[in-house]
Amino acid sequence: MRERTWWKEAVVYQIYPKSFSDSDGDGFGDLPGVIERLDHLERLGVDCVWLNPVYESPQRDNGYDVSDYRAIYPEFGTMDDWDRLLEELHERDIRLVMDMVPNHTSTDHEWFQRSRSDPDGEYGDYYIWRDGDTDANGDPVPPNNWESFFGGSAWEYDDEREAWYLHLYDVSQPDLNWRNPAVRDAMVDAMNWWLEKGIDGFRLDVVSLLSKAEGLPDGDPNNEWVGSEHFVDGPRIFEYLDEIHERVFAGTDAVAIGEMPNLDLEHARRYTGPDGPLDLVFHFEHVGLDFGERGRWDVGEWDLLDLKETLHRWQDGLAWNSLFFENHDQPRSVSRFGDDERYRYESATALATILLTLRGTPFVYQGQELGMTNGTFESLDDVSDVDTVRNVRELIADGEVEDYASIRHVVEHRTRDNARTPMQWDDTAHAGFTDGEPWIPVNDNYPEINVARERERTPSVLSYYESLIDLRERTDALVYGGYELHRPDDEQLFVYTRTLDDERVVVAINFSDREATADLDVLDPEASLLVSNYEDVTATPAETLELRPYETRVYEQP
Ligand code: TEU
Repeated sequence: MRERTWWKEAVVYQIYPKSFSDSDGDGFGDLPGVIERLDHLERLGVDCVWLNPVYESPQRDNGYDVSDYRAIYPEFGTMDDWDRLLEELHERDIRLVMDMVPNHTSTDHEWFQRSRSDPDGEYGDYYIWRDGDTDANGDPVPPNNWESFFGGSAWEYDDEREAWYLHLYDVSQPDLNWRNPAVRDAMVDAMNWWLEKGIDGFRLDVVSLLSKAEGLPDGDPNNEWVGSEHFVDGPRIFEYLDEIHERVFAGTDAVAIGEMPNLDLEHARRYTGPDGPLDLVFHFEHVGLDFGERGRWDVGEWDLLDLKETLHRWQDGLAWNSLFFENHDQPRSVSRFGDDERYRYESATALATILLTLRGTPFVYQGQELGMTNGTFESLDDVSDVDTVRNVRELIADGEVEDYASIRHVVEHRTRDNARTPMQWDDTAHAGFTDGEPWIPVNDNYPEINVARERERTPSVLSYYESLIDLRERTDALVYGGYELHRPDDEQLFVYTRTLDDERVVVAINFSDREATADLDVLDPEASLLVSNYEDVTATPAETLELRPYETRVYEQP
């Protein structure tokens, strides 16, 4: 636990390059655009960048459909631009983590093209092909009932090979066959190729899905993701991950971060334990709290007790967590967990406090440091995200919802486009993201919420992020300290301590839109205030704390 490593001390900033900054006016963010904005990252004080996929790709799933793992998608720039980005980041002492997609490629990838045209050739067994049956009419039926995460069957019939291929995501993202040692070699080689270029690690996309159950049996049709019990944490997953660890990460200080849909605590412990193959894992329990009866495409009720219970269980149960409220797949956290109308500043900073003072490595998603909010999507035509479009179309086709109007509130709450509207830099056209026409419209509120404006105003979400990142950097207890939760049943307050030797920090947050009062026995009367999101707070605490809506206090105990 006390073992010191750079990725425990780092605050990671996630860049979704397509929506970050466009340098050439084509409306599509690019690598030179990222380079132009590095001062923002330096000032924010982050230590590492996780860059979403920038590889050659037809962009059906915005780069998670890779057609060449060793080339840069031209709209993002060139390999020289990428080299320059790495150099400029390292000059600023900011590390770079690339996003690797080992579970599937694009159908445009040469491996797939050759696999489809030559079943007996070198690439014939690179993907998961099955013959399948025919129905009474002689039409082909899929080999099993597994579903794609994006809706519909997980199988697609390929006329050329006259067989079905598995795709757990889009039809253009065929799953690789990890049973084939040549596939494992190819992926290991691609990863080592990037490591040799000097990067600092990988975020591994849906890496817990690599192993599919023997015989590909039908899944329980009542499961939200039909088939998932046969491919989440599958039978050979530890073997594959151990191999990746051995051949790629062992003996380096590169970080291995596994993205793992449907991850439970028990598996997380095994993946990241002393003999585990990974350093960090992403689980999605806390961002599933607002699912409704129909799952992800429904909005349900959640409250602070749920959020505290979930975060606490993971804090308590896992030696080292990945901490996040946002990423490119999630809606904006201030809209989802906070109050983006009355208390945007207060609730965005309350979330920042949780993110940056719990135990684990914090991940800040671009725009989160400004308190960027969810967007408006009047019709399905305004939505770009393949996940939303496919799932919503399917719900309408199946008669589960009548039309877009009746599911619009869910889409606006949930769609991944919320995270993908362009980064808001200033109040000029298109928020300073591009001189051209952005590939996805900028959020209407950009004149009010943008980097330039955040720098002028006091207080601001941005300056709060800066001060908390700085505080975390200076305070060992916030990184390596133990964690203890207080008042677990309090419906308004989230209170915990972080302790390392005799350094003790108390975090008290009123995570509600009402005033809260409390006598906190954990708080010493001599404690001194380190940070608050309200301005007129006394240096030492009163006997009874009176906390205003979403007020945060971070104290150091004497
Ligand atoms: O996402 C995988 C994925 O299914 C989850 O992140 C999901 O959103 C989560 O379980 C919350 O419900 C990854 C990428 O992040 C995403 O952008 C890609 O579309 C997907 O894999 C396919 O590569």
